[in-house]
Amino acid sequence: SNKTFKYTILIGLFVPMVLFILGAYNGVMQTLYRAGVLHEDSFGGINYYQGLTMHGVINAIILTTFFAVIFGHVTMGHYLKKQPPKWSYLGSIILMVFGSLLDVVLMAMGRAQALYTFYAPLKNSPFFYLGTSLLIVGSWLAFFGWIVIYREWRQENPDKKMPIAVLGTFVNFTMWFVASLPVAYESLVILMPWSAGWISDINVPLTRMLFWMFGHPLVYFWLLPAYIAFYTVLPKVSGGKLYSGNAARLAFLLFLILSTPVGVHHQFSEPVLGQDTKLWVTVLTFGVSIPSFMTAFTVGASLEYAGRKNGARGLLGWMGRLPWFLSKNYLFGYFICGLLLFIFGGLSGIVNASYSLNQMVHNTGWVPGHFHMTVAGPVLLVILGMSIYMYSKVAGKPIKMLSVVTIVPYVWMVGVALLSHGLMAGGLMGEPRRTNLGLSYTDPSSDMFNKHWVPTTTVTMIGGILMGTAALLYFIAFFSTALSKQTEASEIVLPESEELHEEKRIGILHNMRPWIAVSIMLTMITYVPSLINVFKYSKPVENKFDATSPVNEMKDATTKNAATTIMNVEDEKV
Ligand code: HAS
Ligand code: HEM
Repeated sequence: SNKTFKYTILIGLFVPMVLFILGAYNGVMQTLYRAGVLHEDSFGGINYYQGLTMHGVINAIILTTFFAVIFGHVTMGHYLKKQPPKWSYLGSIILMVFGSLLDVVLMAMGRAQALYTFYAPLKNSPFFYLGTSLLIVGSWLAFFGWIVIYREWRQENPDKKMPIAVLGTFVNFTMWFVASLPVAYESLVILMPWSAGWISDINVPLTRMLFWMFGHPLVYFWLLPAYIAFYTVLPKVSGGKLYSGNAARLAFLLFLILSTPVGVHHQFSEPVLGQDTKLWVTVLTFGVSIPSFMTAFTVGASLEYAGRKNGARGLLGWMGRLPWFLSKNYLFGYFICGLLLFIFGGLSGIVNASYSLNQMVHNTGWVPGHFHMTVAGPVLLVILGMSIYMYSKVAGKPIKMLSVVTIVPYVWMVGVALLSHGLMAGGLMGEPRRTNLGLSYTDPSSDMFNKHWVPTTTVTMIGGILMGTAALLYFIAFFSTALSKQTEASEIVLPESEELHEEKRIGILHNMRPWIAVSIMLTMITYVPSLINVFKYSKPVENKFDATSPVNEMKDATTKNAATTIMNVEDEKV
């Protein structure tokens, strides 16, 4: 019934937010290890890689997937005025909650610490792969339910345009569905039997390739809900209209063709893949930046329109006439702070994508610097803003501590800017990612100590503490709201922006099929040669990888990072 559906939405917002407390905590701990405030292998019963795995899996896989599904439910409820069939939303939430809790328990027990990019040779408990698969299959069920109600809606409304938010959601879940096939194969057919001990040999590059075939569309699966909010909610809350609906539709459809074939850009250093494929993927990755450049333009134009409508004059006056810090329009702050961060998140992504420049930044702090301005920027800020909005509307509970809720995104933005600046500046000096620097490079008593990395890791830590503070404030407001008494009618609604121009209905922007066909073609062009190479140059072998801390092996001064040596030589010259 209506009530069960609403409870599903509330559970789907509440559960991941509780888990996010653990996710955020482990993020702050990362910055303390990096800055050498901690010189330990573990803290509070959680070891370094266990904490890093919890951080990545909870924040980037669990929280984001729940949000995409729940935002999708509310979008369908608002635009189609329908709710999905019970088997779909109930089945979906049960699988997702069960799968996530299974993963969290295993991570807490130390049975899963192979990081959120869970490819071989690192190994988790077989149940981790099961848990993650349940989470993913749960999200599919929600999608299948939306297809059912969309078909009904289409029959009842044969002449209406498909609402932009609905198109965005369908594009996103189509891409997600296609992308989860390789990871399902990797998890269920390769990794699970291997970690259960049923097979002993494993083709490591194959698991990496299958993971990234999923892993890159994954980042756009995180991003597109935020884009849906920027196109369909932001113009309304900033006091204007969406500049062009057709441009928005085109941007979503371009993601559909370009997201899946670019996963190889995470593998520029993978020896078994060919240089021709890598170059081709650089070009495609520049291509997938185009819909984001278009978004910058369309959303920027919509903001300018809003500013002018709010009374702005001159060339840049519109920027001042936007509802900054206005608690009535608190969502604006979440969106604009995300957008501002994303300018730099996007630019750093283009650096990563450039095949030759990638050699400089790969596996350094630069990479987490890049992605905290994307996934912990626009993506997370839209998750936070829209989660409290949807919770408050669906539960019929007015938001508590509204002024705190209004300030949070600005504190978070400054925090991310500092965190990412520190990581990227350090990254350009060779600071590695995924390394407990506190046991080595930022421990003055270690012979690997590198004083050049102290200022950068300190800036990272200050940023991390600010982010942690913003998260804490948000949690207090969110849970005070969620645990308060219902005082208003419960409703499934979203702020809905109008389009500025009455635009022509362009057929190709309303039909996903040709775009899916092009996507399959581009994916084949990338992945057929990649697969051939993987099987040509690598075969399943027994895994000899030893996952004990590499720091113990690196005490020998000759293995010091090359960058350290170069900088020390520079020092001597001075
Ligand atoms: Fe990325 C690595 C390339 C976007 C996430 N990326 C990662 C990893 C993650 C991630 C998690 O090519 C690490 C994975 C791991 O653990 O190893 N990325 C790109 C490119 C883009 C990009 C080209 N990434 C994202 C998004 C993510 C994300 C989005 C999450 C949501 N990324 C890479 C590459 C690597 C990589 C390589 C591998 C690196 C390595 O070596 O390991 C593009 O999609 C970016 C396009 C974006 C733009 C920005 C548009 C700006 C907008 C804001 C406008 C502002 C306005 C406000 C309107 C072109 C839309 C104005 C208002 C005023 C008041 C002024
Ligand atoms: C990794 C800090 C929030 C996603 C990291 C790292 C740091 C960090 C320092 C790098 C670890 C390393 O490679 O040495 C923080 C802090 C946060 C925060 C202080 C705020 C409380 C988030 C959010 C997301 C996120 C909101 C996503 C929604 C990730 C991911 C990794 C990561 C995916 C990579 C994990 C890996 O390498 O396996 N975080 N982060 N973080 N963070 Fe965050």
